[in-house]
Amino acid sequence: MSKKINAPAEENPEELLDLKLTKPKTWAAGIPAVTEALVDVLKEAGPVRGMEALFHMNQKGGFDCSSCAWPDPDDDRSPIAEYCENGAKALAEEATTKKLTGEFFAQNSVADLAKLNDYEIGKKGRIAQPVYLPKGGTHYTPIGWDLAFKIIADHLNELASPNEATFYTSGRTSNEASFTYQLFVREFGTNNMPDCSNMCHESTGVALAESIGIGKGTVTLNDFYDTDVIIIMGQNPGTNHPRMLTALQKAKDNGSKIIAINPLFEAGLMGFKNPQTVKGLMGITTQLADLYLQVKINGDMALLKAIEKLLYTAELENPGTVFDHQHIKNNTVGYTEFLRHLDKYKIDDLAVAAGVPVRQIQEAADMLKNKSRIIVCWAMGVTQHVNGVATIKEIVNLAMLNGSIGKPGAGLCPVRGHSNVQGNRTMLIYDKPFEKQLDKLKEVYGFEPPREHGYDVVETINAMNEGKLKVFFAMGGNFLSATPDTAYTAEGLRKMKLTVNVSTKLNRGHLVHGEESIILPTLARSDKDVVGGEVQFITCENSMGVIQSSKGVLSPISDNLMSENQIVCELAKVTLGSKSVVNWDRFAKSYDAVRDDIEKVIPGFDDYNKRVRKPGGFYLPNAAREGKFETKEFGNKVPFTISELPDHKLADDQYMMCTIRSHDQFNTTIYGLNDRYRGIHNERRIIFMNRNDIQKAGFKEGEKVDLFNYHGDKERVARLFVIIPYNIPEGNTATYYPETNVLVPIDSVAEKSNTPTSKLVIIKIKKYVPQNLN
Ligand SMILES: Nc1nc2c(c(=O)[nH]1)N[C@H]1C(S)=C(S)[C@@H](COP(=O)(O)OP(=O)(O)OC[C@H]3O[C@@H](n4cnc5c(=O)[nH]c(N)nc54)[C@H](O)[C@@H]3O)O[C@H]1N2
Ligand SMILES: Nc1nc2c(c(=O)[nH]1)N[C@H]1C(S)=C(S)[C@@H](COP(=O)(O)OP(=O)(O)OC[C@H]3O[C@@H](n4cnc5c(=O)[nH]c(N)nc54)[C@H](O)[C@@H]3O)O[C@H]1N2
Ligand SMILES: [Mo]
Repeated sequence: MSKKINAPAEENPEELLDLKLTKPKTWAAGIPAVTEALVDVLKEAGPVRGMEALFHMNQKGGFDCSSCAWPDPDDDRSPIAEYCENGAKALAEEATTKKLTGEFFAQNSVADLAKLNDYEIGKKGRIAQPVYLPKGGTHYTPIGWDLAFKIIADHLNELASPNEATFYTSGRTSNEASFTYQLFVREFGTNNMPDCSNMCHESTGVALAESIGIGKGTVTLNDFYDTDVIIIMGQNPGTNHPRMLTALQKAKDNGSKIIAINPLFEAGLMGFKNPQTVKGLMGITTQLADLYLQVKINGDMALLKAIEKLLYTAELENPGTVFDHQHIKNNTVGYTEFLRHLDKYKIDDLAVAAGVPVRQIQEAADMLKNKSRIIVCWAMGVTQHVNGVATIKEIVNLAMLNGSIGKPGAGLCPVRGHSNVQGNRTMLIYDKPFEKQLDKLKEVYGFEPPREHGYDVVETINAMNEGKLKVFFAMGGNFLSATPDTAYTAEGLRKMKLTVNVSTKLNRGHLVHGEESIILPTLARSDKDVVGGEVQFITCENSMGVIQSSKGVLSPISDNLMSENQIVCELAKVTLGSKSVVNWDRFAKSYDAVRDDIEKVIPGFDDYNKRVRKPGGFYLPNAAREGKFETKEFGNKVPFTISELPDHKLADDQYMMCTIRSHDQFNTTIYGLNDRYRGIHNERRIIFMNRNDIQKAGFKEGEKVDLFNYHGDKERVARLFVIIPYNIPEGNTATYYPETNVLVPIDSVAEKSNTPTSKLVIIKIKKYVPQNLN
């Protein structure tokens, strides 16, 4: 029997906005990017504050942009503008002068605020003081820091076991705050540390750790500047990593080719008008992708195998010229079995499964054939699938055949999301810590850390619903809206005795809460963090393993904010009291002291305080980058992995749906209602469909529809979307995250990484039926 669950009312709007369509773009950035960036910053922060901040963003000695994790150039940074449109929008969000005072919360009940859409909620301003929602309360009210900490500590100390609390982390938290946070959580006694990485590049971490011995990418930015071919799979850099386009342009200028693999023709993969060059400002476009493979959703495994098979055929024709036999012999195991496995497939079948004509796959193989310096980049289009881990291992197979790893101009480049998500994990924010990491904590601090693995994101949501958790604590993020199965997650959160969010801005996650709820306002990356009269700096790790300092420049909008590190230290003191063996005051007073301890606990941070003060920071060690593989179980070699093709059988009325980001959002923060490159303006509740599918199903362009998912025994529904005909493979659709997270089933996850399959949700599309919500 199907059990119907209702989404929170706010997920079911009754009206649409005023949608306008334009032709999708074939290039990214240019003048519109410059104007958009400035307009947003000036509107939110004003000219003086806005320009002050923009001037320091991503500059050596300035602050690290809190948007994506793309690295800063080691050398030639633009002296005035080392940022992109979306970095500027991220800055506008946090540098805004609007603030939420006690008066705001007195005037707006939680129920009133929940009626706003995510865009409206975000635009309200920065949270200016701690607020508390008592049991049965209707409004958040201001509360002192001491009392807030006491309420949280009392709840934590009343639990039957520390494992009844869970501690989420989003990816902006600095290395210093991450380190003290995990230390507190482990001294308190649990490994329940879900993080945004569980929904993001977890598949990458698992796949790479198992195959090349380190869960991180192997390239540096300089590798992009002198390479033969760059493959970009399941990533939309024009929107999500715009500064990557500058690196791609440089690569192209130096003779490299680009292959894009994506079900959608993304503007930022096709062309780039670099706004920092005269050419770009004059409107001259650099063509990016030389070959665009419009793969079907999740056709990547078949496509990779097809490319490998054609390379193998070429190798058989001209032995010793295509594959790097020396590298294969020295560094891999399982080569013969792998080739035997490829023999199993017919190229035509693989092409059909990929949705790409053989002719184009041959073109890709020809581009790769005589090259040994290939960089493969990927992001969510690869990781958020049931077989995400397997597909990434297939990317490793390809790199191994060509010997494209461990040398300049070649390697693996998972492009991370949040600006310090990679650093969070390095700092031990992990629900499955390794024994040797825990041993080290014990050796340095003398307490016995919990050994049992904790809950990741999906396990946390299930445990909440099963009554196994009572306290939910979030260091940033928007757990409600970012996670799958929104209605089910909401039910879980509402079962908590206490929910706590350390946040900069208000979001929907604060409005769906436990019996009691607290919001602790914190400093953002661009804010000055003054401790003991001195402006402090924090440190972050970017997508390429560079540790850099970041120092805020703006006066905080309220003097009632605390830094994340101080919040952790105070909470630890109040919660653990005299039981604690850690000197929290020392950490609260000095980030240098935190860094000294990181150096003692985490490998690669020798001389941390000294090296991080050098302009540009330092690289963490990465053996795979040097061509050394720390895979003991395979004799320090990289295994060729054999994976099967996924088997997708859809009924006539079923479609695959991927959930993607628009150009005007940062995850659940909605900067604006446009998706300019895809030609969408002033609406987010849209579904991109192939014209043939629209016709076959008897729908019309612009028709209003409801979307359903029937995974397991539940009906999940997202109401009121508009059909937009789009160049997308038949049977495939795309919608924006987080509006359709309500359709992502909690129990549809990637094998091994447990990442929700946000890029493949099976849906049915039906005519819109207005609901009488009253
Ligand atoms: N401005 C801005 N910057 C951001 C973010 C943001 O929201 N806004 N988010 C940050 C975060 S946390 C992350 S993780 C990254 C995300 O960066 P991306 O991974 O680039 O983001 P997504 O929009 O999820 O889309 C991924 C791409 O995958 C494609 N795709 C979907 N399904 C498939 C598939 O089956 N196969 C292939 N080959 N492609 C597929 C989509 O068409 C889309 O182009 O960006 C980071 N940077
Ligand atoms: N359907 C679907 N779901 C997805 C994805 C998808 O592609 N499709 N992508 C997934 C991915 S890749 C990720 S990373 C997650 C993102 O999940 P999260 O990281 O949980 O979500 P964000 O929207 O980035 O969090 C935004 C909130 O963080 C707070 N914040 C901002 N800056 C700071 C700060 O400096 N400190 C603190 N303490 N708080 C701050 C603000 O209150 C803001 O409202 O979502 C995942 N969910
Ligand atoms: Mo992410």
